Amino acid sequence: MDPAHKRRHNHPARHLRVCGKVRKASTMIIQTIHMKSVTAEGQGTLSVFEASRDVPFDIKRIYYIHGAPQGTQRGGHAHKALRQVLWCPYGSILIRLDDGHEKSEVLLDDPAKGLIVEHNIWREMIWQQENSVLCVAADSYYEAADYIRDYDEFLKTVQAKG
Ligand code: T46
Repeated sequence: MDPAHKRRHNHPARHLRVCGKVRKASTMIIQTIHMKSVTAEGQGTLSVFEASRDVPFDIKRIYYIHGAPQGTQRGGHAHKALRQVLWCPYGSILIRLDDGHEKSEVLLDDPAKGLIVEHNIWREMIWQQENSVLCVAADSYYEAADYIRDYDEFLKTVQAKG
C-alpha cells in the first residue's frame, strides 16, 4: 500500500459509523455531519448531535465565538492532536482548510451542519455575516502547546509525516 493511500485508508473519517457525509476533494477528506433536527410547528427547530455517535470522539470542551463583524478572519493555525467539530448556529462562516497538500473550503451556513476538523489541518475562519456565531466542541482541554501557529512549521510537520 503506498503511503498516501495508507494515510487515507487510516483516516479517522473512514471509521465513523454515523450519518456523516464524506466529501473527498482528491486526497483531502472533508467530513461534515447533518445534525438530527426536530421542528415544532411555529416554535423553531431543535438540532442535536451526540459525542462518539455523531462525531468520532468524546467531547471535553465547548467554546464559541460571537460578536464578530463581517469580514473577520480568525484561525491561522493547526493542531498537533486536537480534534473538533465546528458548527454555526446563526449566520454564515467560511472555513478554509489546508492539509499541507491541498486546500478546500466549507461554508457553514446551516445551523444543522457540522464540520469535523482533524489534527494537522491548517484552518482559517472568515465571517460572511456580522454576528455569525461559531461553536466548537473539542476532544481535549485547552493546551497552548498543541497549536502550530507558524505555516512553515506546519508544512514541515505534515510533510515529515508523508
Ligand atoms: C480553533 C478555531 C476554530 C482559551 O483561553 N481557551 C480556549 O479554549 C480557546 C479555544 C482559546 N483561548 C484563548 C487563547 C487566545 O488568547 O482565547 C484567545 C483566542 O484564541 P485564538 O486566537 O486561538 O482563537 P481563534 O478563533 O483563532 O481559534 C479558535 C481556537 O483557538 C482554535 O483551536 O481551531 O477557533
